[in-house]
Parts: sequence; structure tokens; C-alpha cells
Amino acid sequence: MTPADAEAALRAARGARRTLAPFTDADPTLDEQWGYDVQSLDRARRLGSGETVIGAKLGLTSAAKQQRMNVDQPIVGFLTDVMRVEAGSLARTVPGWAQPRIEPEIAFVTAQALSAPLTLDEAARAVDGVCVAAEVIDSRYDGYRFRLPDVVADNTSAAGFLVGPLARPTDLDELARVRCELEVDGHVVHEATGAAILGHPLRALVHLSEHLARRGQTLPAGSLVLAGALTDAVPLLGGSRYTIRMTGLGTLSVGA
Ligand code: OOG
Repeated sequence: MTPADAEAALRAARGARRTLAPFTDADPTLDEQWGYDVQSLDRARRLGSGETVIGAKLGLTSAAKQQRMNVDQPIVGFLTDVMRVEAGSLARTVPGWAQPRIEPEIAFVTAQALSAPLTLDEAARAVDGVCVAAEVIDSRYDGYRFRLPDVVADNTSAAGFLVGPLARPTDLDELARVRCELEVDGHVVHEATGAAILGHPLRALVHLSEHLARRGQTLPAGSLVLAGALTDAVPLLGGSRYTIRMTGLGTLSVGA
């Protein structure tokens, strides 16, 4: 399966709200680089059709997600302007997805362009603001069954995201101790602390900087970076309300 054929198959399936068998079922030799090649074609095509890249997302940065999805390393995808969903329009957007799930995230707004590998201290200085956020994932693979090359090719299941108000915490070290609760219809279903993300949420930015440096890419200042889910995701069901509380960062509450 060439990257171009895979990109076309993923795009057709997305348009038809269909899911596919993972490509690695038919060809177990596909590797991570193949996945990123497919992702680059997807990104170029979306840019060509008028979308704007506004940031990046990390996936599988928590043990909860890695164990659940059976992929044991972080992955990187891109975010475009059309993926941003306002809380008031989530209910109208849900029917367009095939098997959406929602997960709690910390989002960074970058203060400077990222292109070279950052240390943890440098990552803190590269942050302009922090938001409580939610990511909607909608894997193109039947029942979310995939291997690393498949999920990378599928832009890491990225479908939509919602962000809460911008906060400017004075001490970003505290982000590791932020307590996060995901509530569905008034019941807490998952809890974690910021340390669930690679030991410290800023490590997601370090990981992203290394990813960009390896590929000679730059993410401009003012970009949004989703650091990866702190907990497992939950199905996004029409009629339900999802509330994400994070101590010190605020609350994001949305009805689907
Ligand atoms: C892969 C994407 C995971 C995260 O934040 O961990 C992800 C998936 O679970 O479909 O975005």
C-alpha cells in the first residue's frame, strides 16, 4: 500500500463516515515512517483545500492511553482550523463523526517558534498560556483497532478539539500536580494528575520539539499544542454532557 493510496482510502472513508481494517493487517511491514508519510500527504491535501494548520497534538503520552490502545509510544499529529469546535456547536457536529470519543487534555499556546530540541526549562519558557481542553478522536479503523503506523497515518485519530479559557499560571512546574476529573452526566468517570502525561505535561512539548527537529519542521509561535489525553477516552454520545475540571486551570463543560 503506497502512502498515496492509503491517504486516498482514509479520505474516502472519512467522507463516507466509514471505518476500515488497519493497513498493517494486510501489510505488517509498514512502519512508523510510512505512517508519517501518509500523514504529510493528508496535511498537504487539507492545506490545498483551504484548511490552515493551527497547531499540533500529541497522542498516547499517558500510560492510560498507551495500555488501552496497545501502542507503547507517543505519536504526533496536526490540528487545523476546521477541527476547532465551539462548545455551543458540538451537538450539531457529533453526527458527522463515525465513532467519536472525547478525552481530557491540557493545551499549550506557544510563545515562540519550535524547531530545535528543548529541555524541560526551555519548554516552560516556550509557553505563553495554558488551557483546559477536550479532544474528540474519531479513528478511521474498525473499533479503534490499529497499530502504530495505522494511527499515525490517520493523523492520530484527530477529529476535533475544544478549548477553555486561556490561563497564565505563574509556576508551570505545578502542572504535574494539576488534578483532572472527567465527568459524564454528573458522574466522575476518570481522574488523573498532570504527571500522567509523560511524568510532566511540559514533556509533551519536549517530545514535540524533538519530533519537529528530526524532520526539519517548525511550528510557529502562537500555535496550539494538545499535550495528549490524561486519562482514557469515553464515547461521545449525543445528549450527554461532558465536564472536564482541572485545578488551577478551570473547567470545560460541553453538551453533545
Ligand atoms: C489515538 C490517539 C490518542 C491521545 O491524546 O492519547 C490521543 C487513539 O486513541 O485513537 O489522541
